Amino acid sequence: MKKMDNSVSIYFHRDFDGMVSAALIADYVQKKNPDAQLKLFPVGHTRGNNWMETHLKGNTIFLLDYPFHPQATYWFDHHQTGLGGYEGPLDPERHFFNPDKTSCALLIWEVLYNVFDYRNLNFQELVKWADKIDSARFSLEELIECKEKPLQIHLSLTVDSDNAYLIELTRLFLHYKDLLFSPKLPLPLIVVWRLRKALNLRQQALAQFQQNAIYDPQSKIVFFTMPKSFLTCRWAPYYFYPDCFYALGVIQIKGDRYMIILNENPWRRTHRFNIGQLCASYGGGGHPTVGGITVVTASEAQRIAEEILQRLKTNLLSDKD
Ligand SMILES: [Mn+2]
Repeated sequence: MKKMDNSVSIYFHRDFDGMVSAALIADYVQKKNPDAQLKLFPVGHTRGNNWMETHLKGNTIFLLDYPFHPQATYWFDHHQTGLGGYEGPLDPERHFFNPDKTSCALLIWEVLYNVFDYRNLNFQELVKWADKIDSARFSLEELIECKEKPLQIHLSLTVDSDNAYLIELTRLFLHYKDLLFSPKLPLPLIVVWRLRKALNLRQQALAQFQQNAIYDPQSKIVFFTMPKSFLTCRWAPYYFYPDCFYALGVIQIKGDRYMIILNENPWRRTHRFNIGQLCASYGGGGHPTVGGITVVTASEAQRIAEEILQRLKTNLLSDKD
């Protein structure tokens, strides 16, 4: 990489893949420039609409696992909706956009090796897990039991995951690398107490989901409205309705924010819709099989969810195969 000075900012998507991506880049930056002052900025999709106009801080700016921004010196993303509304040119030396990649961490892992001639093998497990988590390649048992440390960290993100927690976790990834998952090292307390809380919440959320969810066996869609605690058991629709094709939910994520989520059943893929594109048409985003839209009122969330439900039903029922 050519352009790099002492003040380096890393903006990264506030999820497991984003944090591993940030740790990989931070490790490379530190190798290249040991004097670099690293600043970490987690970013979430609730920033949404005016992202392109948001001012980013720093001289050398890395933007990871998040939509394009003109100020970013280097940009890595694998979301098919990653370009947002941007139609300008991409610079192949600074912009690494590949929607075929199952995670941003894997994209960075490969680009660092192929383009920048750098690889730190101590991150192998972290990258493997980021890829597995981002592409949701688990069994239901793995998710329910939640025995693997990376899955425990992932679950801990559903409780009090403020920016301070995400930054601290990213620093732990950077410092301990794959050792963080070693059986010899206990998980840090900041993870453990969130995990305990998340496991409790999960019990309640499962009971609530069973009460709230509605299943339409004809179109094979599960529809539900749930509080934020649903994020502790995102697999509930497929656990209670293993035959379903789609799960569509309205989640109240904060007092004034609602998220419409639409997922294809990961264990019964049909690929009949491009969910990311469907969500993008409402101002959201995602991948072909998972997507979300964030809105600020309950009524708007219900309206969009019902419209999507109708669109899905019409398409699924007219498509007899
Ligand atoms: Mn990702």
